[in-house]
Amino acid sequence: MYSLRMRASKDGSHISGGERIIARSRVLMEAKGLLLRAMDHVIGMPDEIHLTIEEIKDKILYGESLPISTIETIGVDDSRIKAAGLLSLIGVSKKAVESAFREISKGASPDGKNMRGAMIIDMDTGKRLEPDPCRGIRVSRMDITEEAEDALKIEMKRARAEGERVKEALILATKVSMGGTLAELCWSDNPDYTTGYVASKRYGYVRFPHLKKDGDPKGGRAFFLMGSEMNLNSYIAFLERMPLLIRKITPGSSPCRWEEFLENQVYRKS
Ligand code: WAQ
Ligand code: MG
Repeated sequence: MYSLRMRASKDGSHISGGERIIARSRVLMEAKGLLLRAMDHVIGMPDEIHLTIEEIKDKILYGESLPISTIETIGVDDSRIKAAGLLSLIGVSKKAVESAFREISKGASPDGKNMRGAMIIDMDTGKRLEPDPCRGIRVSRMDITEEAEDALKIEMKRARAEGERVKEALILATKVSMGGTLAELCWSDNPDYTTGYVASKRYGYVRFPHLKKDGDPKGGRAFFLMGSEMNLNSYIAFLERMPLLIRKITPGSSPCRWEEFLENQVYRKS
């Protein structure tokens, strides 16, 4: 099996990226696909493209996706209250939740820009733990099999979700949860894309349609951890380097009101 990773930039700023884990017979075709993606991006033509093709010599981890749910919300305040509520239910302290929303909203990098990767936040103290607060943690080396992707298309229709962005975020969130992360909070840095999510092993991948205002260019990710119980180095190594291939899609619940979602969860657990 091979890991393919592409990143494209212009004047040093990131334009697009993508990655695959595939059999040798598909390397050429998929490499072409990634290059097409790099050169056909809405933001413009990159002046630098990096394509890495690497044989995977370690073992590959196989996994099942988190289930997808979409919560019906009205506006940013409502979405944020519910997303924060879900993080509290998972056990993230109020302090840590507030710190994550504040940092992502203002641009979590020390220069006030978006980070390239994710913050790690101690779920009790709210303290940031990532070694490099500009770069953050970059989750990499993950993909989904063709069969699972077919199943995912049906799941996404049911959750009324569309596009590559959702697929990629689900793959990333699944890997993040498998690494021992208690919860993840994310919304895009794309100004037109306001849907974000809270992901966790316990509740799955839960989407909130308006985690930011339309037109807002700020976005980011926070991984909440039991800081005192984790070996940070092995945690980061897992997220950045362990190859993960998702080969099964876990069904979630249809778009629903928040109260309904919570009731379903109680029902499922009992
Ligand atoms: N690892 C860690 N953090 C990353 C990575 C990565 N590989 N890629 C991006 N980030 C961080 C970085 O701070 C970005 O600014 C931020 O996440 C947002 O990245 O409808 O599109 O690629 O279900 O803009 C979520 C909702 C969409 C999808 C997320 O993120 C849905 C999205 P973006
Ligand atoms: Mg983006």
